[in-house]
Amino acid sequence: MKPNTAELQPDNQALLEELYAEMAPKGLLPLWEALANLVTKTPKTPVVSAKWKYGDIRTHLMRAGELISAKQAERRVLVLENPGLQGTHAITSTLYAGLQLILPGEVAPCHRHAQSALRFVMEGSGAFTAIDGEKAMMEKYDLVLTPNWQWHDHGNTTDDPMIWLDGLDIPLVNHFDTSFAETLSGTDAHPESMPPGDTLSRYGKNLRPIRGSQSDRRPKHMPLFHYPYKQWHSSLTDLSNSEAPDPHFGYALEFINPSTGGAIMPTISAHVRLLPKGFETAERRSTDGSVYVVLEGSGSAMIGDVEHMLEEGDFFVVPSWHPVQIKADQDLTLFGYSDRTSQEKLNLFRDLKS
Ligand code: 1HN
Repeated sequence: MKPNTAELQPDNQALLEELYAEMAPKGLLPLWEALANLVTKTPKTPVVSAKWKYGDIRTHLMRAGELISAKQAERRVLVLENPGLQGTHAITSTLYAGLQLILPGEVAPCHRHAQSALRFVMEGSGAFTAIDGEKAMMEKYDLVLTPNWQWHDHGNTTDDPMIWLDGLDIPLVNHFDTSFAETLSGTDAHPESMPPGDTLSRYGKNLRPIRGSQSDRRPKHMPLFHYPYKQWHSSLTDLSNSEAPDPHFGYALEFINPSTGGAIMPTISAHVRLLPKGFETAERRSTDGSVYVVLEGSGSAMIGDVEHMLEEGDFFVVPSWHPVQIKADQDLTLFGYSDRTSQEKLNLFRDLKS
């Protein structure tokens, strides 16, 4: 698309350069010098297919735990920054990832913000996230949401540390210049509004309180916030016992928002998948940059021309439009989240299967 400036008279080239120099201070640029880079034929991304190991991150996180309290830090989190996005605190162009530690007896004070967040528990049992004053008691590999602008605090009244993955849409929200946040004044923890598990009973079993009744207390657009491991794991296991794996996905189940049947939150999609021992996915690429956690098993992932060995506790990134093939040496269970639902809403999402 770039015009062939070599055909120009040398005089004109020099005069063009002069024109550019005159215009630049006025905020004026020639499109023809940039067009091919602005409108690429296929996605171009600075994101690279990095990998982190849980044990390694955990060592640093526990050390941070000795040096700063959850309250002092507001959130004691180590951020997984993509090496291709240095200085951004981002793991993909639109998403953020961090590992958060809550030690026994600690509280992470109540706040709310325009960013949507998911938590995926890596370690611990029985610490909580409270949403609008209702605790979700968290177990290993549970998914817990804090949908945007809902109050949330965390606490750990158990004897063991709890560590979870935080996945947020921070880069996307900042791209739109739409960040708002506030803290709940006067208290660290939101006053308890409902007993733990209330929302799961009311909204998490293909039921909801009848519209117009006072029992219908959660926000209509986003009522559910807890997706226990016990539930998703048994569904995934049942699925894997009932049919052959999909060639590109293996066995995969998406977490949904029951009020829309769509993705869990407006900006973030999340799913779990199981690749049975010996299975290798066919190559696929998609425009949604994705973050994965290896929950069980081992194998390898070919992402573009980089191969990553995978074992339990590995975090890895699949950048937009990089061909991916994943192989399971042992039954391989993954959790993944991406900006797919954002892209679909903007009519931008594409995938290509071979
Ligand atoms: C946040 O609210 C939490 O609530 C964790 O646990 C990480 C990173 C950036 C902005 C808000 C939390 C966060 C965050």
